[in-house]
Amino acid sequence: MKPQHCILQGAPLDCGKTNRGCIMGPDAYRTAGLEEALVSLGHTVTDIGNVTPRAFDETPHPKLHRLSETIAWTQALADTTEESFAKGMPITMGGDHALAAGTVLGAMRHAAAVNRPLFVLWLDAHSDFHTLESTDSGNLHGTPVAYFTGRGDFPNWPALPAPLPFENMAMIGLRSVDPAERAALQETAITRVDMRQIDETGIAQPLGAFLERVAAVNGMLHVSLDVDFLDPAAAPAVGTTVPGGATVREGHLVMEMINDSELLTSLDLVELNPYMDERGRTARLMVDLAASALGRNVFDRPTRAY
Ligand code: EXY
Ligand code: MN
Ligand code: MN
Ligand code: MN
Repeated sequence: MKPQHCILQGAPLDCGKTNRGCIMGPDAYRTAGLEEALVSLGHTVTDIGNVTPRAFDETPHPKLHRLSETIAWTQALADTTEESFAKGMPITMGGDHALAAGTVLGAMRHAAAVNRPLFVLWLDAHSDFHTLESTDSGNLHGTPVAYFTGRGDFPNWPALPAPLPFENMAMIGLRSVDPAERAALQETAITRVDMRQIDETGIAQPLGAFLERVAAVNGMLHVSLDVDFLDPAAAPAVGTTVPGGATVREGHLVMEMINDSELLTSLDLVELNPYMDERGRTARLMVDLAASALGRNVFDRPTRAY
């Protein structure tokens, strides 16, 4: 990965679900040395501090948890993420996965402005593909993909420049998909790599094929890494653990392939809940994975999109 100017933004967003603790995520990444790790790889870093949401209405919604606050975060993060592209590579320290509605919207706006297609790689146990109608939990961290792919109605949410085309999206690590999500996903061209496929044939081939498609059209690549992509034994500090996740090495393989592709244009680190960890080991693993996407390779490898 060529030297980048990384723009770190804290998004202490905790409203995407009922259990709390992601509010501490940004400072956990700072404490775990994210900036120092990137600088040690030859990048320059500006930490713009923590984003704050727009004004919002505290009136509870009968079904959807902290809806108005989540929309207010989406508005703010779309703006700060879009602005960050003008200076470098936005890296968002979450906060729960509802933040990706804003960061992907910001990336969409920039992609439209520079006339490049946007691709999204979702590293997650979950598909986060619920609409406001289909969600049972009412937790909006389970909905960002439906929002930015234009699935279902998101009244009063910021308008999309255009929905992300389903074929421009890949999900890796799936192992907890609700029936409504599964039925909807199977109707789409979203590339879906569940843990069973990874068990049988590995990550490299489907990820490589996706990266080749991004490279073929000079695409921008937004990577959204949810802590719960990883196996809870490796990464316990998250509110929605699902056993049987990716190993540390599988996580590094994904990030090292992304690094080798030179395609990364923005990154989310989401769902870290430091309250559920001892000695910050999950935060440090997420920092190590981010570093692997930005050049921490044991040996130099040629740039290639696989
Ligand atoms: N599908 C479940 C729900 O909608 O509540 C669980 C969602 C977990 C979402 C986390 C962020 O990945
Ligand atoms: Mn998620
Ligand atoms: Mn998840
Ligand atoms: Mn979660």
